Amino acid sequence: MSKIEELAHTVEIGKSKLVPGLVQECLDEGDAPIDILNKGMIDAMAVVGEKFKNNEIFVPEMLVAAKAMKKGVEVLKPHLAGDNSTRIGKMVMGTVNGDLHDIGKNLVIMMIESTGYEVVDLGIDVPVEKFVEAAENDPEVTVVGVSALLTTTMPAMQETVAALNASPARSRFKIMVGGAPITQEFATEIGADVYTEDAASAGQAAKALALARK
Ligand code: B1M
Repeated sequence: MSKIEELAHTVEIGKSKLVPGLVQECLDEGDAPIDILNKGMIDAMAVVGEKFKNNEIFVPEMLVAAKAMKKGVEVLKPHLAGDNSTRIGKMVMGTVNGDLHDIGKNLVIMMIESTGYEVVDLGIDVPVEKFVEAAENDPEVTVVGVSALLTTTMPAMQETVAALNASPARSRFKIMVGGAPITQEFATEIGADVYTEDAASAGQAAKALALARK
C-alpha cells in the first residue's frame, strides 16, 4: 500500500490523530500536495459518501472522517496555498441555509485566498439575508460565493442567488456558485455569474474576475 493509499484509508476510517503525520510523510516522500489532497483525502470522502449511501456506515462515521480530513488539510494548507501577498479583491462566502457541509467551502476559500483575495467566511447554514447584508454592507466586496452540498438545499441556493440578484448593489459584485450537486446548467438557470466544479478552478475563476475589473 502506498503512503497516499494509507492516508486515504486512515481518513476513511476517521483516525484523526494519525492523519497529520501521514500527510507529512507523503510530503516528505515527495508526493505533490494536490495529489495528497485529491487521492489521499477527497477520494476517501467519496468512498465514505458511497458507504453512507449503501447504509454501510452512518452519520457519526461521516463526521469522524470529515474531522480527519480537516486535520489533514491543516497540514497541507501552506503547501497548497501560493503567494498571496498582492491583494486583488474581497469576497464573502458561505454554505447555504440548511446545509452543514463545509469542507468543500473551506477548500475553495483556501484556493481563492491563495490568489490574493481577502475572503470573509460566513460559515455554514447561512440565511439568505446574511449573504445579502454581507454583500451590500461592504463596498469592497466584489464576489459573493455560495456553496451547497445537498440536492435538498439547491432551492436555498436559488433563493440566495435571487435575493443577491435583486440587491441594489448587484452591479458591484459577481456571484459564484458550486458544490457537488450544482451544475453549469443549474447555475445559469438561477442567474449566477460563475459556476466552477472544484476548488482549484474556483481560484482561477475568482482571479479572472479580479483581472477583468482592471
Ligand atoms: Co453529508 N451528504 N449529509 N455529511 N456528506 C453527502 C453530501 C452525500 C452525497 C452522502 C451520500 O449520501 N452519498 C449526501 C447528499 C445526497 C444528496 O444531496 N442527494 C449527504 C447527506 C444525505 C447528508 C445528511 C442529510 C445525512 C443525514 O443526516 N441523514 C446530513 C445533512 C446535514 C445538513 O447539511 N443539513 C449530512 C451530514 C454530513 C456530516 C455533518 C456528517 C458531514 C459534513 C461535515 C462537514 O462538512 N464539516 C458529511 C459528509 C462528510 C459528507 C460526505 C461524505 C463528504 C463531503 C465532503 O466533505 N466532500 C458527502 C459525500 C461526498 O461528497 N461524496 C456527503 C469532500 C469535499 C472536498 O468535496 O464538498 O463536494 P465537496 O467540495 C468540492 C466541490 O463540490 C466544489 O469544490 C470543493 C473542493 O474541490 N465546491 C465548490 C464546493 N463548494 C463550492 C463553491 C464554489 C465552487 C466550487 O464556488 C462558490
